[in-house]
Amino acid sequence: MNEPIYVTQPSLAPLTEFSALLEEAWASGILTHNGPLMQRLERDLCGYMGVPDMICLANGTCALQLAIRALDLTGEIITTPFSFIATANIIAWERCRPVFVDIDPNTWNLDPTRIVEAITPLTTAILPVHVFSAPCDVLAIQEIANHHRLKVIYDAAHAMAVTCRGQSVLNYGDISCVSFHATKLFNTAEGGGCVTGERALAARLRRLRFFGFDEHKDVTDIGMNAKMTEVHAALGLANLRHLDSVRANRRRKYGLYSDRLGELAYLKLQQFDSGEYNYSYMPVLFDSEMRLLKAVKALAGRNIVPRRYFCPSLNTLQQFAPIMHLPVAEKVAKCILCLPLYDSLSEKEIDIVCECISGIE
Ligand code: T4K
Repeated sequence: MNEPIYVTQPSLAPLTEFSALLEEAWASGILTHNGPLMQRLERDLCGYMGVPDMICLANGTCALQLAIRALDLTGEIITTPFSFIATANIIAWERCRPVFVDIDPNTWNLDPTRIVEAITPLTTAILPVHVFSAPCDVLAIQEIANHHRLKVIYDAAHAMAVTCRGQSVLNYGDISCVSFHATKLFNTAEGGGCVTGERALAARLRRLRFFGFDEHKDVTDIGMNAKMTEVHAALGLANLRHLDSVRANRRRKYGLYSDRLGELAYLKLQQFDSGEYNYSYMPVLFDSEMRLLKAVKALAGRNIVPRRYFCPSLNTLQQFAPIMHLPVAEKVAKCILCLPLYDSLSEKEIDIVCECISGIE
C-alpha cells in the first residue's frame, strides 16, 4: 500500500450539503447558544432514533460529565474496565471513585452477575458501556439498580443507531450518553449528547450545558459551557441524511470480514444479537497477545494501521488505585484488535487485511 490504511476515516456528507446548511448560519449570524440548527438536529435525532429527548453537547465526555452532575452522584460508581479512558476519567474528574467490575467474555460488556458483590453503602450508580455498540444486558442491570436504588448512566458513545428489544438502546437507563466524534458512525467532528426520558432531568441537562441559565436566562443552577455550535450542528444535519446508507455499507463490510475471518480457530468476534449493532468498529479477539502482535506486524508490513481499542484494561491503571485483578477484562483488553472499517474501504483492502491475519501462526 502506498497510502497507509488507518482504523477509520470520518463518514462525511457531500461538502455542498454541509455548506448549504452553513449558509443559514451565515445569513442569521447565529453561531452558537442553542441556535436553530442545533435545535433542528436535536429534533431530527429524536425522530431518527425514536428517543424522547436529546440534549446536544460539545462532546461525549461532556455528556458523561453532565449526566453525573445532573443526577448529583457522589461516592462510588460501578463501571466497566473495558472502555476508552474517558469513561473512568470522567467519573474520577467528578470526584467519584470508579469501581471496576469484570466483563462478560463473549459480549465484552459489564457482567451483570458480578455487579451486586461490588455494591457498598457508598455506591450511587452503575455506568456501563455498550462497547463497540453491542447492547449491555439492560434488563438485568436495571433490575439490580432498582433493587439497590442506584442510578444508571449508559456510556453509549459507540451506540448511535442501535436498537435493543425493539427500541433505541439509548432509551435504557436514567441517561444515555452518546459521542458524535469524528471517528464515530455519526459525527459532528466533535460532539455528543444526552438522552433521557425524564423531562426534569432534560431541563437540568440543558441548564448545565449553558452556564446554569434556565429558559428565561435566569441563573438557576451551577452550570458550565458544554454547548454544541451551529457549525457542528450543520455537519450533523448533513451527515444524518446519510446515516442509513453509512450503516448499511459498514454492515456489508463487517460481513465480508466475518466471512473471511470467522472460521479462524484463533479468532473470535463479538457476540451480539442480530440487528443490535451499528458496525462502527471491526474488533477481533485473538487467543493470545502474542498472536495479536504478530498480526499487527504483518499488517504494518502492508502499511495497515489497526488500533488496540481498549488496551490496557482500565482497572490496571495506577491513577485508579487500588488496583483489582479482573482476569476477563485484562485478557480481552490485551487480545482485541480493531481492524480498518470505514465507508471508502474497498473489498480488495479488506482482502489484504484478512490475508495478513489468516497468514499468521
Ligand atoms: N466513552 C467511550 C466508550 C468512548 O469510546 C469515547 C470516545 C468517549 C466516551 C468520549 O467521547 P468524546 O468526548 O471523544 O466525544 C478516538 C476518539 O477521540 C474518541 O472519541 C473515541 N471514544 C476513542 C475510542 O477513539 P483515537 O485515539 O482513535 O483518535 P485518532 O486520532 O488516533 O484517530 C483514529 C484514526 O481515525 C486515525 O488513525 C485517523 C482517523 N481520523 C481521526 C480523526 C480525529 C481521521 O481520519 N480524521 C479525524 O479527524 O480517539
